[in-house]
Amino acid sequence: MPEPASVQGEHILSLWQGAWIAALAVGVLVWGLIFYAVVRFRRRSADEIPVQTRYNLPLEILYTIAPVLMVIVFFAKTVDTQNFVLDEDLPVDNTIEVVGQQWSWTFNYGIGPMDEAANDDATDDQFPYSAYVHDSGTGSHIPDLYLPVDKTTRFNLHSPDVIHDLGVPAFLMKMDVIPGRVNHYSITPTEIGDYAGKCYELCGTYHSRMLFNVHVVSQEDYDAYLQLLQDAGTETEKPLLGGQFAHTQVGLDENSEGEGQ
Ligand SMILES: [Cu+2]
Repeated sequence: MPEPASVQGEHILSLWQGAWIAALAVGVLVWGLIFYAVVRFRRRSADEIPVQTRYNLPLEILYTIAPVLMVIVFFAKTVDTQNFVLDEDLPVDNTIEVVGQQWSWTFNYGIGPMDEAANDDATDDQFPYSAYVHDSGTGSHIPDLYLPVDKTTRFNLHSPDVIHDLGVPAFLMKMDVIPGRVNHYSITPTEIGDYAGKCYELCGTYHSRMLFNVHVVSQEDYDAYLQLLQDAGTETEKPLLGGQFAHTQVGLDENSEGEGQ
């Protein structure tokens, strides 16, 4: 597993490690019992048949109850981790409207003042900021996702076409981007640095090109990046969500003049 670079990732990593340790302990016990039975109860001579014991009630109760207990523990630990990672009450510093479109990403950053009520209610047409800037990827331009370090950023996930999936391995987190509904999750990155992100749902011919670069930076560098996007003339009142507002790219953009149009 990658070194987790987010608060949420640390919880997912311990769930993963705990599950493997528990599975290995069960494995060692089961392999031990198998080898013990193979050796202890083997046929010792040609004309002697080993004891053909059946119906050992205590044993049967044990191997019915034990797996049920194991499933209960796995389930409880999973729910625990999930409740932490998808905590709806976690205060959010920042919301980014993410669009997965065939076959790239658009990241809409809020620059106007934030409306707290709209921020708490992530519906299709309610956006917490009064103005947005964006970076929109194409087949020949891999988009960048900037995040301020130690701040909690929520991704509202939009798709105008098919199911995509926004994931960053270093954060140990991903989620489907589904047309017709707005999924969301929050990430609190803990390490300044550059990371790779990609689409985790086979979404069409150029699925493999749905890459993006993640930059976890200081708040000052984050603000400077948004200023850069604004200076580049990308400011809009509403986030770009594909469809009729499309920056959606069909094909690879390889025949057009210039990049990233
Ligand atoms: Cu995709």
